[in-house]
Amino acid sequence: MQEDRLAPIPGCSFGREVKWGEGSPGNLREALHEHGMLLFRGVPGDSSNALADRVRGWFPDMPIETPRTNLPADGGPMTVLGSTRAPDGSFNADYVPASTAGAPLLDPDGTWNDVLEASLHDWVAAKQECTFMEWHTDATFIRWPTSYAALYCRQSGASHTGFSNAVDGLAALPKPLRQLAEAAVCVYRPSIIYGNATLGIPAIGSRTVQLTAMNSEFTTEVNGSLEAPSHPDDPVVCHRLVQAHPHTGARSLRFSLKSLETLIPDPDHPEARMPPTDGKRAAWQIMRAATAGSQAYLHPWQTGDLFIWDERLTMHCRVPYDADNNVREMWRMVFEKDPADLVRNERSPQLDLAP
Ligand SMILES: O=C(O)CCC(=O)C(=O)O
Ligand SMILES: [Fe+2]
Repeated sequence: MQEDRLAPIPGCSFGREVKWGEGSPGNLREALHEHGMLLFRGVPGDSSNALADRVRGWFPDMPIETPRTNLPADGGPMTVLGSTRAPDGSFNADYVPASTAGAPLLDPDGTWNDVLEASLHDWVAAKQECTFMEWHTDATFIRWPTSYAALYCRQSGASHTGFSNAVDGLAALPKPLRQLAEAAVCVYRPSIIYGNATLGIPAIGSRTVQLTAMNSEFTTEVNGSLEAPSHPDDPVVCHRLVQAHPHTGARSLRFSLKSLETLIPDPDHPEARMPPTDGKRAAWQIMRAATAGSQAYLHPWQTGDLFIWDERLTMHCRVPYDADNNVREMWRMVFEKDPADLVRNERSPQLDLAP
């Protein structure tokens, strides 16, 4: 890969734009491991299969997974997300509205404040989401989270997606938060978001549209509390909050807030969990400090933009937009898990619990 094919993304302190037009840029996976995310502009999207072939050419050792539902009409291996509608007016893509309430995504100095504390209270007491909670890395609530993902813009609907540098975010943490982050194990309970149909635990309200589109039988609930004791048969999944990149060794934050139940501050004592509200508050504080200032970037989508990111280096977030009045259509690709992530998983019962 020639470095002169990579250009800074205006307004963004990390990632690179790939100048891909003239001739093949070669295998870009190493550039992804170095820069965390790559942007391609002006990529044709008439055919989802042709788009997938182009992506395979750029990342030949990153096979694209075929999703089960919500594929584009011509069947390429991607999920349609956004605010497209069926003839009867109902949303027909994998549309999950980003919260517009409470603590915002961005705060210039990243410090903890009353708005965040109030939003944390609303979440714990009534599962009321706030915009800030949109920051995440994907699928942390499953045993083997996604390693790489991509979003392609067919129609922007005046929308953005946020990206944040998870390596610089860790480095920017004030010392006590950094010490906690480096040691902590996150306890995720998937039912907090998706419910658990077998146990009759309801999903959160914002998932209704998505789950309906996926023909799920989950019931939904808007006002539940996260303070009640959890069901003994309801599974949790544990991952280190800070992980080392399996190819470069770069240490970064890899976590999410919505399905997080609490933190284990010392992995040598997994039974000693923080009280859930304290664990969540600490995780929110880490996310707040990590997404402050130049670490975060909101990308204004244009048709033909394609972002591919490494989940181990880059956090991201949905950004609220006016879905009632704008048509947004995004195609999301997920790649098969990086075997280097799996090798590490096999060494411990849960992903990277070894330091
Ligand atoms: O809709 C967006 O902007 C982001 C969606 C997202 O979180 C993802 O594709 O993983
Ligand atoms: Fe995501």
